[in-house]
Order: sequence, then structure tokens, then C-alpha cells
Amino acid sequence: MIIMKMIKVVQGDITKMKVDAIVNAANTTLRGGGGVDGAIHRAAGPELDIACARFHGCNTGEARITPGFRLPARYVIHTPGPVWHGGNHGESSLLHNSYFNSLQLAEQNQCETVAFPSISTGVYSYPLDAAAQVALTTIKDFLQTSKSVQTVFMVCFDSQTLAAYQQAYQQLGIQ
Ligand code: AR6
Repeated sequence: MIIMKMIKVVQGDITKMKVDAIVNAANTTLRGGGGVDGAIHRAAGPELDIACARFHGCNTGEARITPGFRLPARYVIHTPGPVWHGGNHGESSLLHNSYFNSLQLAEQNQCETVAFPSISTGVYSYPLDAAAQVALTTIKDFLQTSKSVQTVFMVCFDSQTLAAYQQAYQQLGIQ
């Protein structure tokens, strides 16, 4: 059987995605916030914060998994991306770690479909074009050897983010 693995760049609201796991651009407390984190906590319901509290935080670039509760997604994978401090503070490797560790958790939990938001490019100010390169390169490399994870969605909230990821996608020559 031939299985086509793929990355799909789409525009939309990640809380509506019917996938095995959505990824949350969290902060190191894992106790909710604004942006996509706030939207995910509101849509999942208060059980999500109770589940997150048990982790007592999470370091930047690491990831933790919870159920999706009231979301259409089965799981939420929470990862604090790096705050942009000019680019010489390990930002790109920390951002790589956020994507890689999230995908590893998805794989360990037998997820076939995973959806990411654009981690760190909102409140954390990571430049969009550079973030898109790191995100898509990490996902593409991971899919080369993944067994369970088949389809990864990049869910872009606004048209500027969509354009940046579409451009990076073409530059990387994906599919
Ligand atoms: N679906 C998809 N993407 C979304 C949604 C949504 N519903 N809502 C916003 N975005 P940000 P960060 C996009 O700021 O930069 C939080 O307070 C948004 O337009 O949410 O990693 C956390 O608690 C942008 O493109 O995350 C942290 O304190 C992208 O998601 C901090 O913000 C990421 O923007 C994390 O900052």
C-alpha cells in the first residue's frame, strides 16, 4: 500500500480542525493566555486548564499532551515557542524543538493527522518568513521517517501568515 504523506498549508481557525491533534502555541506556565492559546482554552472548556495544571509548566521548545475535551481534535499538544530576542539567542533551534517535540508526541500517541498554528509569530514576535522556513523544514524532515503521522496542516489565521507559509512551501520544493 502506498501512503502519501503531506503538508497542507491552509487558512483558518485551528480550534475547528477535526484532526487527531492540534498544537497550541503556549507559554511556559501552560495555564492559558491570549492569541491561539486563549482560543484553544475557550473552545476546549475548563477541563483543559485542569489537565495542564498537572504539568507544573513546560520549558521552551518542549511539549506536553492532553485530551482535546470539547474540541473536535482528540488531543492538544502544548509547546511554548521562543520569544524573539533578535535571532542570536538560540531562537531557531528552540523553534525547531517546538515543532519536532510536538510531532514526536503525536507519533507516540498514534496520531495520523496533526495541525499546527504559526508558533511564536504573534505575541512572541518571531519574524514570519524565518519562522515559516523552520516550521516547514522540521515538518518535512520528520515526515520522511514518521510511521503514524501522515498529514500535517499548517493552519494560518490571517492572509499575511498564509502568504509567508505558501512562499516557504514553494521555496522548499515540497511535493
Ligand atoms: N487559529 C489559528 N491560528 C491562530 C488563532 C486560531 N484560532 N488565533 C491566533 N492565531 P500567538 P505566540 C495565530 O500570539 O507568538 C499567548 O498569550 C496568530 O495570528 O497566539 O507563540 C501564549 O499564552 C499568530 O499567527 O502565539 C503565549 O504567552 C499565531 O497564531 C504567547 O501568546 C501565533 O500567535 C505565545 O505567543
